[in-house]
Amino acid sequence: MKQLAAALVAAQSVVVLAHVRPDGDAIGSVCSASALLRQLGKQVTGVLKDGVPASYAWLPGAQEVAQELPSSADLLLVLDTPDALRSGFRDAVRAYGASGKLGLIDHHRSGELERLAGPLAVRDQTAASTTQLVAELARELGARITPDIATALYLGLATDTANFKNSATSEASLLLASDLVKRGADRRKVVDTFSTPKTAAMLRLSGIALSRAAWNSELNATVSALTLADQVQAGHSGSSVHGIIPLLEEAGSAATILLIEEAGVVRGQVRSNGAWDASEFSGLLGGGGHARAAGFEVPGRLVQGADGWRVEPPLVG
Ligand SMILES: [Mn+2]
Repeated sequence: MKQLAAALVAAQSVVVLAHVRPDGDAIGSVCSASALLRQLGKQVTGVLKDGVPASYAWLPGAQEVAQELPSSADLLLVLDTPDALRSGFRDAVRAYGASGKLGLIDHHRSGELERLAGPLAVRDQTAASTTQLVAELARELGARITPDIATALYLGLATDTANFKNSATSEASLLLASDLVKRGADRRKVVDTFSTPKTAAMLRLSGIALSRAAWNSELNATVSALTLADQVQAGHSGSSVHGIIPLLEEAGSAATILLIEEAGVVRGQVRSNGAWDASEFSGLLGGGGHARAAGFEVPGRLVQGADGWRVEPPLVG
């Protein structure tokens, strides 16, 4: 952390970047780290390739997040992903790495970015969220945690612990949460974001997923699937599918897998109750994540067979 902090202090301009399809930890990390570095007088560009989803637009700093990288910067700080590809700017990130201008703060498994960032990589898999590590960076930099920064840090912590319910919840994460609330974190706003009422389309889609839920004895998992046709039928368009897998997890299986068909690809959301390694399973399919929550994406389309769902290669022609 010391070396990364020193490199950030030495830099004039810094780009702060997290992963595509950003969740609360990615958004909270970018907004908090950007604000901390601005406090130090740095010229900072926060970037999320996919932008900030509307449900997080209230977060202080969210409006300033760009979707493109500026032409150059003294340092690129990547947050919350081990892979250059998942940042959405693979080639640019690799170029920063090649010239020694790449920093990393992450709580996932080791990956390409840790190697590329070298001494400027901070990776701690015991951290509940990347924002927990950004809070450590704030301490190292001697930066002040304002109420706005506290809210962004709290958002990441609450997201990755499923609001302090899952196994990532630790004494350290609860202590940090308490400290952030003391510093003015808007806990209510964060909680409201998680409990945003579902649209009618999402309720219909949830119904389809629940009706499809089937036990797969080979995988020891509850499996369900949503095709493109299902999403059209439910009137669900565009945005990603959130909040359905927790409903399937209610079945109490060792593992839960939800397959979601998108144009040309099938995404898998994978959850485990602890007896099963979701990240290892997803890794077999080129994805990754954590032991309890992971995901993957494979090219193809969803086809229902007699013995369940499978992914077929995309149709040619
Ligand atoms: Mn995270």
